[in-house]
Amino acid sequence: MNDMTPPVAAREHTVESFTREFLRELNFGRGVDLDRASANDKYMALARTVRHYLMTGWLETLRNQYRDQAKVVAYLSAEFLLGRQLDNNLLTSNLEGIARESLDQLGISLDDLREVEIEPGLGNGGLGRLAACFIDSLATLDVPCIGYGIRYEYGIFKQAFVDGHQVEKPDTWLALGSPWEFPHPENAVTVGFGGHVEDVTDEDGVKRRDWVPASVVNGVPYNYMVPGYGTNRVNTLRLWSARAPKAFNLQVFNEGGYEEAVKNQTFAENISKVLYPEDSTPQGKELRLQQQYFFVACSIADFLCNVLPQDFDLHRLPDRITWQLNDTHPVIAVPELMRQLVDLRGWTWEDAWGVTQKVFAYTCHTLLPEALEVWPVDLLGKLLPRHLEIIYRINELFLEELRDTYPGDELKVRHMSIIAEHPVRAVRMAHLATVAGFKVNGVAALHSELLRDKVLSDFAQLWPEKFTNVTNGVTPRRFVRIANPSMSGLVTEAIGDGWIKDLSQLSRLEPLAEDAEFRRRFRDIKAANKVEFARVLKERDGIEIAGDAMVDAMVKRLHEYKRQTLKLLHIVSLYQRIGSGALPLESVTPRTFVFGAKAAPGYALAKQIIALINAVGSTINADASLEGRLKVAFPANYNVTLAEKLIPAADLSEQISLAGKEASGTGNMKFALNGALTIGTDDGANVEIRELVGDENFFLFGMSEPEVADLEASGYSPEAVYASDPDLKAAIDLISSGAFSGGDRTLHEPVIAALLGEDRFMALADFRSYVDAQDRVEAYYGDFEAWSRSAILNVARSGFFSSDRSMVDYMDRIWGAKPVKQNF
Ligand code: NTF
Repeated sequence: MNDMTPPVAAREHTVESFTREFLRELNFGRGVDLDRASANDKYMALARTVRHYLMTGWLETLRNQYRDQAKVVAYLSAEFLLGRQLDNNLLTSNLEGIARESLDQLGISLDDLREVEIEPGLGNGGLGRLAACFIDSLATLDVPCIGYGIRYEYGIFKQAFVDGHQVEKPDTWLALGSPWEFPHPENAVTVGFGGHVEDVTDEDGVKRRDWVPASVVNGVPYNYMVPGYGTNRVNTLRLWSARAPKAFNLQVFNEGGYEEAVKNQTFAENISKVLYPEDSTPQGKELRLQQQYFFVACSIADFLCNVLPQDFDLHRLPDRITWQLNDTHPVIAVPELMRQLVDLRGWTWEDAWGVTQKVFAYTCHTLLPEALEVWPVDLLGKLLPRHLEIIYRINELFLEELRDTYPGDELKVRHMSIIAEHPVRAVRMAHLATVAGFKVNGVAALHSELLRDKVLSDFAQLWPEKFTNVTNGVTPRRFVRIANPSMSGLVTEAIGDGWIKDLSQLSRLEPLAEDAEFRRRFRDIKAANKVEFARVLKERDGIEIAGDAMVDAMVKRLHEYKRQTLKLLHIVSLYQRIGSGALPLESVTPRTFVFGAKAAPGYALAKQIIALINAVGSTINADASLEGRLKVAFPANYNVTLAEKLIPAADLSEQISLAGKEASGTGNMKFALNGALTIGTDDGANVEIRELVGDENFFLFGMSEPEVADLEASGYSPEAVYASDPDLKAAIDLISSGAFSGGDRTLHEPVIAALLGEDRFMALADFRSYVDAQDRVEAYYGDFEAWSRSAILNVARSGFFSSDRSMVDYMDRIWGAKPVKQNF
């Protein structure tokens, strides 16, 4: 240790020292005595104490970064859906036991304090949670990484239900303070917006373009620790908060012009005010483009000016960094780097483009054409006039190259252009990313294939070597070790704890699937997790469910392509068949159908689907004739914290998107790793899950992607399917009859009309196959030994879905970055 070591020695891991630190934080940090401390005081003091213990590793990591000048991965993402921090930081600092004992001695329950933390919901769903898993894995693998994003003042909206309808409320996650962040206003970066571009000639007679922004905004960095597990490395997540450079105009204020005086401040601070609650279908909103440019410009300036040494020769940039673009949201980074090099540093276009093309790699996360971001040039030009010029120039040179390669094929040139002409002139961000990036990857094998063969096929023909796949993964620390402590204990007892850092070791559990005693213990743990989940639902939502029913879970954003309606039709059909006597109640396995889903506030049909799920739920839950065998539980505001309770309790994981629409899915991986069996289509990462766990441990149903394409081509008629399947017809008719809406036949009409009209995602076409698969589920679940065997095999064979593995793949296939071990 040297004299730069922080006051608390990181290696001093004793209950006594922990207690000392905790009380010191309470007294000196919070200014309260233990007797008078609120739960929040205690949580804050605990968080501060834990972060002290991580500090040595953080400082050392930063010091080494300057010293080693190793290649860094900069993960640029508009979303990081972190989840609660305390548990993870207790785990990585190896303090859980000590903290618990210390707090016990003080008469405080660690578990109570855990509940105080409000999770930072700085993401919409899979894409944001993936970013959080990736930075966790990179730290654990000792890879230098900086996560760059936005510190939204309000994260993803808090969902409430009023009469079954979604109502959005602001997510005030910062209201009680945020102990994990380190603001550095002194390192603020200035970002311009609007204005115009002019020609200038500098002293050496060199002409260049000069952007004169109309307004500027400061980006204040907030640093968060990203501790690795089982290593001293603590990487950094840097989230930017927007501030006005000049707080307000005092003169105007003193004259009583209060609103006028703070106008600038409002403009600036709105930029990081709120996370856009969009998922898969981004809307062309000016503020969203401002957000994108804001965080990207801050991050690039930060890396070039603060992270790199002052004398660094930027021609060597590709040796020091890869900017990984998490979807198209940060793609405006491409013209920004060009501007930094050409306009601000006087580089030639060719030199700047040469470097730019070696530092960006692009991950695409979607297959829905409407989710590929497009910015109208009017908007882009108004907000970022110089960037638009640069994009035009990039496109001009690209089109020249295309015309050389494909002489006379103007149709191809038009298809591939970065600029779309219809319906309005607009920049196709995915094309820009593909042209500029040195690699483009999809997020599961099937998705990457479809990207290559369909969505970006022209580009893949031109540059086959650019395209690659990296299948998503999830962090085993949060989603197994922390979320499912009992199962983790059982696994560790059986195979040691090496799996936490090397998830492929789970395969050593395979033989234990044949061990009756192991199966019994595994089952007991699942049963206990269900009881705990039931307790949480009761306490959190006032929802009562049986502690021992099958837990059948569908949790993900509400989107037509994900087909929550298909799940709903199955439930309604069961209810209808029981009601009509076609299905004897005694033959039905007691089941709780759990839904968790937020709808984008502007997505009317998704909201109507939520209302219908709730309506069906209330009717079924209130129907005494079912004797409680079927229950629908739809807790509002599904989030990472609830996921950590639900997933370990689940028996059945619903992954039922229309084949060819879900890029990957990551919930599917979390469920399999916690011993749920999947009922799913051949879509996204389900394909790989099924291949690995085996057909006999997976309930496959529905059309394959080529079958979907064929049906589309030959003409799909949902009406015809409806007419030909009596169960389906009866289920739909029951909804239409007003059975779930107090006799009102119009209330759920839009959902039914969407299904019977276009049924864009072919829920009806897959209904029969889905219901048959559910019958197989019922039968198999009855054989609890067989089911437990399959559940254990799901765990044993899912080690591939660790985000650690994803990171190794990114390193090998894309980044060329290497782990740098910390020796101290
Ligand atoms: C999502 N994409 C996909 O819909 C999921 O299938 C995938 O698992 C996650 O990304 C993570 O890769 C999006 O949210 C977006 F924004 F790209 F549409």
